Amino acid sequence: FTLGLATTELALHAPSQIASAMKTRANQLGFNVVISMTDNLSLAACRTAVNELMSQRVDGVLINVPLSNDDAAAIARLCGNLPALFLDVDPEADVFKILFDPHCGAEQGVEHLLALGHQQIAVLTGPLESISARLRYEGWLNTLATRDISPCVVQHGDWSAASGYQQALLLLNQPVRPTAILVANDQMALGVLRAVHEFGLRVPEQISVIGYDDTEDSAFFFPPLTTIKQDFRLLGHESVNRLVDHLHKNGDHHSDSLLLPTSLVERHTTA
Ligand code: IPT
Repeated sequence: FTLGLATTELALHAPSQIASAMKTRANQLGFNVVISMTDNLSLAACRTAVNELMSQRVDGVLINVPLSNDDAAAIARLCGNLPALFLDVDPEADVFKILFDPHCGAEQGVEHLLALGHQQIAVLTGPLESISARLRYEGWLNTLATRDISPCVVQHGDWSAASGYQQALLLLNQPVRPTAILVANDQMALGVLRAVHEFGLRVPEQISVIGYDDTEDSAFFFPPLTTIKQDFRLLGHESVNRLVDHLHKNGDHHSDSLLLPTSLVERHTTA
């Protein structure tokens, strides 16, 4: 058997760690994995990647590309009888999927900052074309709203450390200085930490920073990053298991969909 992986930009830490975990699990089970990477977030790019995999006669596909509900349905139709497991869709999407609960993750980050007494909270989202970026942002706003708080500044990055750095400089130059920054992923948080440092502020004494992902290197940022963990090893393992089960069973795929929990990892960037 051969599994196909259609993935978004592998230069990003999370998708590359997810691909690695999938490859490891597939190898243990004796499967081969072929990868096709999209070069932008459009539906057309995802179609191209999936077509490329289908022309290589894969037995099932893993789709780690952010897709709206309509776009996910379109890709599921394109796959036809070929089993397809989606990893970056809305929990409500009517497709076979495995996801980390975005509401739970967003809430954990906000609750952590509120428990520390923060009121002036800035947010740095991922690219709003990405469904996961939108869901995290929405989850932050909803949780803050339960305490009648709205973010003091909002900036949008593209998941990269470079964008985290640039957007944090803009954010720190606003008239209201936040006491904490909610960042939509660890890679942007890496850039944020450098910007905060260059701005002459101390983390966490003068400003707290919390990330999202808990990628392999996050414990080695300076200071070690407090973040919301998505266990990518578990995701890779479970997604391959479930797709392979599905190949064997051909059963009702919706019963196999799975929502995984996230967890708060407290290190040294929040106080
Ligand atoms: C998501 C990561 O959290 C984020 O850091 C970024 O790398 C993004 O992927 C790229 O699409 S994880 C995904 C399974 C929702």
